[in-house]
Amino acid sequence: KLDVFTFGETMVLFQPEQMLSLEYVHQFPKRIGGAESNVAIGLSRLGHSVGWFSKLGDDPFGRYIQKYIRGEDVDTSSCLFTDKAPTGLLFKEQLSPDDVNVYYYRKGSAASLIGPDDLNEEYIAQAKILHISGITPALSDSSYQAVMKAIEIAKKNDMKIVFDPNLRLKLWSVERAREVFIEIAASADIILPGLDEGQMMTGETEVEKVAEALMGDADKTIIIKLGSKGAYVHSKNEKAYVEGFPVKQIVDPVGAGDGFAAGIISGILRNEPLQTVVRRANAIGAMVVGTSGDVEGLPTFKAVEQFMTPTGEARD
Ligand code: KDG
Repeated sequence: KLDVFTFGETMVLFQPEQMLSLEYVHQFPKRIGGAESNVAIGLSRLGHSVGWFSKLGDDPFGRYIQKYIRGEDVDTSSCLFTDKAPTGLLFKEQLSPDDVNVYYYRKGSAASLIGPDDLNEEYIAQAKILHISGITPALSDSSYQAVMKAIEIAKKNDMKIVFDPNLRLKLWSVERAREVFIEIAASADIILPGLDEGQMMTGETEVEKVAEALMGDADKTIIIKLGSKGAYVHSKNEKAYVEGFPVKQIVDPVGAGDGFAAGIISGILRNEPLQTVVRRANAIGAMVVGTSGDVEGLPTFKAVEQFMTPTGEARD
């Protein structure tokens, strides 16, 4: 039995320890990066059971990714390996604490071959929540079709759908992204855009107007991420700004949104009040920003509770 199902591309991430142009870097420690597996690992650390699916290259990198994610207690048993394409790669270049560039080597990768027929309905339907990231439909036409099929499966099986737009303009045009985001958002129960993504989807500029437009006439929860300012939550019964947590030092901002999504999904699974849910998600985002790497800063439930309690006393 799963709490959450998510799927997408995870790449081997080469992230140098120095803040330097990649032109001059000689050593590249090997890690992993992928928005959906970041969320899966975040949820697993918070105590939930998660299934992550991808198509991996039948190569050392593909096997490394599966082992890494499985080592975080995420169920990877539905993953497929292919010898038709290699595992995708990603290089991260950090020039200053908040100036990070990514270089993708993922076009035509194994994960871009994901298609609707690769999804196992019986497996997915075990979960209560489907997490969709806007990166997966950007990989290829077949992975877009797979996202639409996953949504269909979720609807049929009464699963909640959480949508994080994760706009990546290196993967597709803003026009196509907008079209697809609007289509996915229409089926989602909970939408987690950054303010810029919400603005792009709605054409509105003000936070509250963006949330209203995303909600339309439907009964949805919209949570707009506002960086260090926290988040704005908008549902039928609740409209509120939830303050963020101060970050002592920005070390690596990549992955904060995924930690935030894991926090939101975890709180929903725990049936907590919305503002409590958002507060913890903000805390996780701040913890991730303070640590190098996409997943290294993702906390256990106890660690995030400790982080949020000024006395340092954790609740069990
Ligand atoms: O959210 C973090 C991701 O952007 C990073 O892990 C790499 O999945 C990735 C992507 O496609 O950009």
